[in-house]
Amino acid sequence: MSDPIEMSQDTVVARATPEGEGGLAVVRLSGPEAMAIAARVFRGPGFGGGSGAGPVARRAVYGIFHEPIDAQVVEDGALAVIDEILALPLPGPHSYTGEDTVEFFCHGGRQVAALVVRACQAAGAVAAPPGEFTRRAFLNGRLTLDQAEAVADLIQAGSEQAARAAVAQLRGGLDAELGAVEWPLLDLLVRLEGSLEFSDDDDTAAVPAAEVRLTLEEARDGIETLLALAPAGRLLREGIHVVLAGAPNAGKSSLFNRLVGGERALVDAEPGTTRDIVTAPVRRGGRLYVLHDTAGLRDTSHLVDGAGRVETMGIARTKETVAQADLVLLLAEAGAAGGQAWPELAAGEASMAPAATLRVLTKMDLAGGGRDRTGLAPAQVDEKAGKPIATSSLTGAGVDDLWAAIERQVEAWRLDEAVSLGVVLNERHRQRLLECRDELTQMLALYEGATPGDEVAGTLLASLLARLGEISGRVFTEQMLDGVFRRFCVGK
Ligand SMILES: Nc1nc2c(ncn2[C@@H]2O[C@H](COP(=O)(O)OP(=O)(O)OP(=O)(O)O)[C@@H](O)[C@H]2O)c(=O)[nH]1
Ligand SMILES: [Mg+2]
Repeated sequence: MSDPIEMSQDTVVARATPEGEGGLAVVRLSGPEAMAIAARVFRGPGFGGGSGAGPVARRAVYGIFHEPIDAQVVEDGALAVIDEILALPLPGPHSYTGEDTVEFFCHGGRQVAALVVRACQAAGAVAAPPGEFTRRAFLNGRLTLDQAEAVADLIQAGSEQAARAAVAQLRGGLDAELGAVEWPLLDLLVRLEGSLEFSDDDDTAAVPAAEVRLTLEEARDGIETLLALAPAGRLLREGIHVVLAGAPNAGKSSLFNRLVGGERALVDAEPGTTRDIVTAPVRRGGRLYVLHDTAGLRDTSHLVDGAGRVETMGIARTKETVAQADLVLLLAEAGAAGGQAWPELAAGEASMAPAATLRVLTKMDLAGGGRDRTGLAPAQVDEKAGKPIATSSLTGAGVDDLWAAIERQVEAWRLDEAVSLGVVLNERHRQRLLECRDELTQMLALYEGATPGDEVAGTLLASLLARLGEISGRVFTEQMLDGVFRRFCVGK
């Protein structure tokens, strides 16, 4: 089912704070030799050259961090001092990794922490690869795999809401929701296996088929409920991708600048100003939006002899970006003669979220004769799609309405629910859940015909539970672990 995973016996070291200038930097040392290595590079109460009583657990001590030196030189008092620092001894298992750990708090900047790391290496530690500390925490049972992923999400969170969701998952949110699905199935498996053991005994009936079906159906419903939160997970992690699309000169870049609150994209009266995608983040209401301005869409097939080559490439990029969008703003000019048609685009084909479109009228300040009060030309009226949002980037009118419409749309994706439950699903979770849902559907189909024997049901159920267990890492393989821990930075 799962390969045994070798736990490295190395003692590892890495800086846990980012490179660059700052008041403090933290270097983490973890592994079986952590205390001994620390004693070779740090002199302070309980460490190195002292009484030999050893450090007091979880009490930070002030002292001298120095190059590792042999006993002879120490006796001469010739310590090659690197910094005056605090050292925090965290004996296992009460540490992040579950191993003996020492955290060194030294002065910030580029040099000191690098020297501290190098000295630890010279004293016997090896450089920790990205995610190594969290990997050890998982292997020592300090975290489940989805909690480890939440740690990465927390570090990489791009918005307040993403950080809140990650910390809720770290505190066991997803685990609790998964447990509610897993435990009844586990209970059923135990009962099915029990009935097998006693199958020679005529008095012991197999678990009634109706009961098995009910349990399987409830598990499938629970998985469906979790899967419904998968789009929210991606939107929290990556931000909500909003793409502005429309004909050349429709006012996309002007509205983009209004929405991001700065002159990010070039604006000009000449159609075809924007060629490349211009992207900018906007944080609003604790959420992260990623806005994309695009090249104007029009038919360039009539252009010959290489004319419009760059424009055609720009349009191709626009279409790619629209296909990845969560929300597409379809723009048309209110003031355009005859009324600009809405661009026809299929949004979000490649997106995991249920993509949506909003129709936006631009340049309302120019809308005049022949239009109704909404500024719509007859060609722009589409009863089915409802009223578009009328805006003017010149005056700023309607921009707040547009944000309100965007926010209403986002609410349908249940980000708040994902945050409060602490369920931030990633693609790995989603795939496992989809597989489990399919297996449950197949099992239920078996019960449609003649009831399968308890042995068959037990085998299928065991395989299902194993798959479900991959999410929390109760069942895991080396390959899965590499996939999870590759996302981490060094020092975490
Ligand atoms: N009066 C008025 N003019 C606008 C408004 N929005 C944009 N414009 C003008 O319309 C022209 C085109 O604006 P852009 O924002 O560059 O339009 P675009 O859709 O990005 O154009 P391309 O990148 O060329 O496809 C510029 O001259 C803008 O000043 C508006 O709300 N009111
Ligand atoms: Mg533009």
